[in-house]
Amino acid sequence: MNVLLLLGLVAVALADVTRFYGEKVFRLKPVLDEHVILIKELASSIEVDFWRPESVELVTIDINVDIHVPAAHTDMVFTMLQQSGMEHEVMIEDLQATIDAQMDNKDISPRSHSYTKYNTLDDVEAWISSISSSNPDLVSKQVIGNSYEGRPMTLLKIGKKSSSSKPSIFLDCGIHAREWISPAFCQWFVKEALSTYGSDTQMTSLLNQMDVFVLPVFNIDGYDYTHKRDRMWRKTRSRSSGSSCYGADPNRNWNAGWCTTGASSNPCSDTFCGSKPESEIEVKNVADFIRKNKSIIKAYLTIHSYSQLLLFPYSYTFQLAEHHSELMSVAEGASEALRSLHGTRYTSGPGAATIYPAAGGSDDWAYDLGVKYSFTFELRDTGRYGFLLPVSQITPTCEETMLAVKYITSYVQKNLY
Ligand code: 0X9
Ligand code: ZN
Ligand code: ZN
Repeated sequence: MNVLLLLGLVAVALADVTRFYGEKVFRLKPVLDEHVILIKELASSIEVDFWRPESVELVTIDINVDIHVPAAHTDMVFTMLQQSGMEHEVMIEDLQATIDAQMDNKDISPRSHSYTKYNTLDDVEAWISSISSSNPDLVSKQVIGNSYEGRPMTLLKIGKKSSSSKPSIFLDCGIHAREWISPAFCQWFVKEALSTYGSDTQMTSLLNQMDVFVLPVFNIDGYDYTHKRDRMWRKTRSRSSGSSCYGADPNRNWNAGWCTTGASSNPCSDTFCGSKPESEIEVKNVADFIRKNKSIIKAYLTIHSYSQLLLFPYSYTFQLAEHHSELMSVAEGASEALRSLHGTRYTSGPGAATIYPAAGGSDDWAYDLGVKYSFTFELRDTGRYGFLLPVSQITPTCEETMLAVKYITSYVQKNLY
């Protein structure tokens, strides 16, 4: 073992890293009002980390509720569930064991970038520099601002160089820190775009006619925090006045029905909407970029996990979007393309009716700005591993998602003029 690695291990051991030994993830299936009340009581009496939906405010009848429960309370919760008669299952027996097992490809070198692992932020940043300097004809990069903790947010532009500005697609990953498969997909997308340009007719035509802006890690501070301190962190890392809690939900912070539904004004909630729209600097930086380039941005794609959904506006209201039927047919075509590879089933639909009503999301904001083709992907899986999708699923997940993304980009391209 080399000295650096040893020092690294010692540093990690000394740092305040959250461990999850004996903690469980339960799936609850409330079908009666009493079940919902019970879940709400539970959430107010012990510390419960909501995985799906993301906060207690979003719990309703007839949806699956995935919750992560600290070790000290698992017996109590189990007994309570047995007595309640509510259907339930244990999804994850020991969260730390599942986190450790997430690194199930032991043969890959831990200290460099790879498309088939969950890269650290340092590795992603090094990759951004090297991929752009080694592909000067197709890639350029630009810093769109700094994060709360002062890290530069680097946006990649992928496309054949042109003297005039081209119609574009905006793709972001990693809005939520713990959804690690998402940044893995943006990196995969860039690799595929560069390696198939010139051979794949669809990709070649796309990059000749359009540019794709890729933001590989939106919530960089949060992403770094999930690698170093708390694997289950979701929000940004900003401080808000009058509270000791950190961060706001960067997908509740956009100016689209802001904080009216499915969001919390409590800074300690995982769905805290922030002190005002765009209070989070990362959101403001991206919103500023999209506003400035709105005449050329024809599609907005944002990658999350998990649940296997392809969502489109609206989520802040149950009202159907003006282009509902067109968006629905594009989403269904994309889901079909995705499924053709490994049989993975996706559900398509407007956010409010398909997952839950939740205001302040980036998809609704982009759509209301005029970006008609606005989609949120929720990648694998449906809850077996949730946010802890094993490394062995990165390749199949990215491969199939590529097909859906290419379906959408082709559709957009065909309808440009
Ligand atoms: O709740 C979210 O922000 C997304 N789900 S996640 O589990 N990745 O957090 C869904 C976003 C759907 N769109 C909007 N709510 N606008
Ligand atoms: Zn998310
Ligand atoms: Zn495959």
